[in-house]
Amino acid sequence: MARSALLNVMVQAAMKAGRSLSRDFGEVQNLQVSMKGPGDYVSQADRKAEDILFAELSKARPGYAFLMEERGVVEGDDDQHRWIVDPLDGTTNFLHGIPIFSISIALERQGQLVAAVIYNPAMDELYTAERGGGAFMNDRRLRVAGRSKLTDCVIGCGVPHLGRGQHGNFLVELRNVMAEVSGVRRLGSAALDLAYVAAGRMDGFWETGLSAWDIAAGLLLVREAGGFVSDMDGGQDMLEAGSVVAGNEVIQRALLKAVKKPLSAR
Ligand code: 2AM
Ligand code: CA
Ligand code: CA
Ligand code: CA
Repeated sequence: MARSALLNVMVQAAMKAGRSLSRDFGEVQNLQVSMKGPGDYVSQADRKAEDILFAELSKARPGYAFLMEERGVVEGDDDQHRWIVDPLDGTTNFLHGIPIFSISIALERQGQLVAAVIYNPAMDELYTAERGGGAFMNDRRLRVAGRSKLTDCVIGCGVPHLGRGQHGNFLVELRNVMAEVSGVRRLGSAALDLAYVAAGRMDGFWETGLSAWDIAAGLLLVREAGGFVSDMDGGQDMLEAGSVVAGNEVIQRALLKAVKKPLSAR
C-alpha cells in the first residue's frame, strides 16, 4: 500500500519506538518504575519510547510543536502543526505483562486532526489514518461495525482508577449500558479501544477522565472508518473535555443516550 510521506514518517517513528517497547516488555521485571500520583505509574519504557518518538518526529518535521504525556508541552517555531503523542498507552497492562498496549501519534494542522498512527507492537497491529483518506490496519481498509441495535453490541469502556475520581458516575453509566448491550469490555488502552471501534471489533466505546494524547489519534481513526465520535455532552470538544463516546452513527447516538440516562429513568 502506498502511504503518504507524512504517514511514512509517523509509521517509521512508531515502529522504532515499538521495537524499544517490545525489548522492554520482554524484561519487564527489570524496569525502573516510579509513581506520578496514586496508582499512576511511569517506567523507563515509557520514557525511552517517548525519547525515540520526539527525536524521530523532530528530525523529520523540524519546528512542529508537541504535546506528549511525559514531556508535556514543547513549543515549536511552526504555529500551524502540533504532534499529540502517547508513547505507551496502557502502562498498567504493560507492567503486568498483558500485551494490550500501544503507541499513539496524532498530527494537528491548524487545530484539526489530519493524521493518526496507533501501533500495538506485541500484536504487530498498525493502525493508520489520514483526513479524507480512510483508516487502515496494516494494509486492510477499516470500517466500523454495522450493527444497529444496542442489544447486539459489544461496548468498550474505561474504568476510573485510583486518584482519578468520577467512580460514582461510572457505576451509573456502567449499570445503564450493561442493561442494554450484549457485552462490555475493558482493554486498558483508550487508543486501542478506539482503534478496535474503527476496526469493527467493538461496536462502541465510552470513557471519561482522559487526556488529549490518549484519544487524539483514535478519534481520527474512528471518523475515517466511517464512525462518529462526541464528548459526553454530545459536543465535539473531546480533547478539551477528555471524554469520548464512539460508534457507528446509530450506535454512537444510542450509546450516548444510554450512558447519560439518569438513575431515576430506570
Ligand atoms: P496510560 O497507560 O498512558 O497512562 C485507560 O483506559 C486509559 O487511562 C489509558 O489511556 C491510560 O493511559 C489512562 N490512564 C491514566 N492513568 C492511569 C492509571 N493510573 N491506571 C490506568 N490507566 C490510566
Ligand atoms: Ca501514564
Ligand atoms: Ca494514555
Ligand atoms: Ca502513556
